[in-house]
This record gives sequence, structure tokens and C-alpha cells, in this order.
Amino acid sequence: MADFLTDKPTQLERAFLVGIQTDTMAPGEGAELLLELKELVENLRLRVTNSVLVNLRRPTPALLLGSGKAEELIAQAKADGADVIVFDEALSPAQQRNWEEMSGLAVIDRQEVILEIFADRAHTREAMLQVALARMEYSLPRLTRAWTHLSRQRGKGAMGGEGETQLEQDRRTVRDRISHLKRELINVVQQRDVQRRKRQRVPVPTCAIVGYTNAGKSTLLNTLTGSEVLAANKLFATLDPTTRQLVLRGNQKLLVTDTVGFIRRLPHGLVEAFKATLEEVVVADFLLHILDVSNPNFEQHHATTLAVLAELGAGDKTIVTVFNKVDAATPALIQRARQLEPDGLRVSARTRAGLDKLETRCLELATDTVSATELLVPPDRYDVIARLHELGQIHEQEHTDDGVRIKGRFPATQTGYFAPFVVSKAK
Ligand SMILES: Nc1nc2c(ncn2[C@@H]2O[C@H](COP(=O)(O)OP(=O)(O)OP(=O)(O)O)[C@@H](O)[C@H]2O)c(=O)[nH]1
Ligand SMILES: [Mg+2]
Repeated sequence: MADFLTDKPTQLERAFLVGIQTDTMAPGEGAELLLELKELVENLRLRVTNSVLVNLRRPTPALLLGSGKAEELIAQAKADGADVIVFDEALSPAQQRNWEEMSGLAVIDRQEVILEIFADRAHTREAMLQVALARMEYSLPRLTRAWTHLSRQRGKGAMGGEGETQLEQDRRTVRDRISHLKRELINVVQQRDVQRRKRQRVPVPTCAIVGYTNAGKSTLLNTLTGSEVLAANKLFATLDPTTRQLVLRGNQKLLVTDTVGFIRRLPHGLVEAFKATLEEVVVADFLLHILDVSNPNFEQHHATTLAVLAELGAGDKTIVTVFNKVDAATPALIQRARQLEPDGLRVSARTRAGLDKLETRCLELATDTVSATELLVPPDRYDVIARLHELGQIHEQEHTDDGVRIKGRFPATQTGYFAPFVVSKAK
């Protein structure tokens, strides 16, 4: 078996892209997705020879498209000198195999392209584990195809004869690797949990920056906190979460986490695999949803991000919508942003325009979120109890053997004062 942890795509060079427009899609959506697919494919350093948009009435089980159309596309791909056909629409394992047999070319879909980019970007142990897991889940039902993934020589699965037993062996190996990776990822999650608890002994409020890939999340983190996280004009530059401290007015601290970007039709296995990393989003006190308002597709990006957040179980968090790159956006686009989210903030992480307003909003939310807290005060510290009553609103107070247990809301500006007594940060 190829080593999925270290493989890099190197062999294929020229891609022929096939986009699909169906009746159920919004007009023009197929064309837009196809443009995005082109960008994705170019991020793999493949050259795009041609992009074709096909109107699809009724998908067929064997090839997705009708066989006449398939033959036509294959002839065109070959004439263009392509060595791989890339579908924007997900292909079933059988469809993929049929296309490969019919064309003699490698045939992949958007999901696999995204997986390959993630594999290319993964450098830390955690990211590599997550990508490896997602790739294996993807390849398990596809072991009989001629190409197992971009970086491999032709596979041996479908060769007949002792092929069956070979295939069974391959399946077993992949299943074993999958359960092994899952166990390792559980360790990662536990470790992260320990780190987070250490950090939260003093309850500093947290926020996570989320959004479509290339929206400017890392740039915003850098500008706000003066750090130097990699920000680059390429898709999925960030795979690992990075947390930095932002000091707001009145010395209010806020931990800000930069996260992996989202994209339309993100492979489900990838979202699953990245749950360890995306835990930061789920536990954050609030989210900054960054959009690239200079990109005419930002409305779709907005919807995609909200859908992924819902899938992660973070759909009901407080979200601050931040329209970034106003320096590069046309007035018409900015007008559309206003319509989409009238309360959204308009900023430029590059020129710093609007960042003071963003910081003010963060301060309001940070002050709000530290406030729901459970404390345990030693029985002899009546001074503290009196002060807490003075400072905040007490919701519950109970005398126990260990001391006085208090639940309530307190201004975050007093965090330093009550932090030593905090038991947990209630939600
Ligand atoms: N014009 C302009 N460009 C920006 C702004 N903010 C970020 N960019 C550029 O947008 C590109 C992507 O920025 P990143 O910060 O890497 O984006 P990201 O959201 O972290 O992307 P991923 O990690 O790939 O998901 C870079 O080339 C940035 O220089 C901005 O306010 N204005
Ligand atoms: Mg980034």
C-alpha cells in the first residue's frame, strides 16, 4: 500500500474539467462552481487544458452522463492531451471506475481534489492524521479502480485472477489503518482538551475566526494581534488552529483562534476528520465569520459556512459577520453585503479600515461572555462574597462543605478579581 501520510501528488499534469448544471441548481451556479474547481485544480499545480459545462437532465447510474456525451468528452479530453478528467459533481465509486475503464485516463471528482490539497498542505502530525483518515474513508469503496489516488501508479486491484484476494487484503489493511488513525485522533482531542482547560483556569473569553477559504482569516488574526501566522493567496493555507491573545481596551483579554477554511461541497469525511481541530469553533464564546466581499460569490460562501457550522453543532453561536477586503470590493458588492447582513461590519485586514469597530464589538461580546460563571468561595471569605454581590447578579448561592457555591454573571473587567474562585465557566 502507498503511504497515505507522506504521498504527494506528482504524476498527473493536465486536467480536463467537467462541470454540471442541473435543473435544481440556480442559474449560473454550475458555471461558478466550475470556475472554483479550476482554482482548486490549479492549487494542485495541475494545468487545466479545458473546462466544459454539461447540462444534466437525468443522471445515469453507470456514468452520471449519457454514454454518447461521455464518449464525446473523452475524445475531447484526449485531443487536448489531458491525462486526468476532473468532475465537479461527486462520482460514485462505480461511475468513477467506469469512466476510467472507458477513457484509460485518471478520473477524479472535486472531493478528491479537495482531499489532495489538504494532503499537500498538512504539515503537523494532527493535520496529517486527519487528512489521512479522510482520504482512507474516501478510498475504501474505491480500491478496485485503476488509480487509487493522484499520487499512485496504477493500482493492482482490478487485475483479475488472484485480484479478489488482493482486494480483500487491501480492504482489511485500509480498515485497520482507519481504526488506528481514529484512536490516535482521540489522543489529539484529549491533549487539546487538557491544554484548553489549563488556559481556561483563568476564564479569558475566546472567539474563533471562521469562513470560506481565502477570506482573510489568518490575515485578520495577524493584523489584530500582531502575529505572523502564514497568510497566503492559496486555498486552504491554514489547516491547524492557531490561538493568539488580543488585548482590548481596558486590558480586556480575548483569545482568538484562526481555523481551517470551508468550501462548497467539502467532503463530508473531511469535516468529520477535522472535528478535532474544529473543536475550537464549538467551544468558542463567539465566532467572527469572515467573508471576502471582493469575491462576487460571497453570498454562497456565507451560506456554505453557516451550513458547515450547523453540521459541527455550532449553528446557534453568537456570530459577528465581518465583510473583509472592502479595499478591493466594488460599491455594488458592498451594497450587497449590506443587504445580506445589515449588522455586518465592513473591514479591511490589509488597510486596517473598520478594525476599531470590530474591536469594540469584540469587547462588548467578551465582556458579556465571561459573565456567566460558577464560583466556589472558601467559607471564611465573606469579603469576597459581599464583593461579588456588589459586582454582579447572583443567580444561585448554596452553602456546601467546601465553601459557598455561587452562580452568576459578573463583568469581565473584574475577571482578575474573581478568577481564583472560578470552578467552571457556565454557558
Ligand atoms: N485586498 C485585500 N486582500 C486581503 C485582505 N485580507 C486578506 N487579503 C489577502 O487574501 C489572501 C488570503 O488571505 P489569508 O489570510 O491567507 O486567508 P485565509 O482565510 O486564512 O485562507 P485559508 O487559510 O486558505 O482558508 C492573501 O493573499 C491576503 O493577502 C484585505 O483586507 N484586502
Ligand atoms: Mg488561513
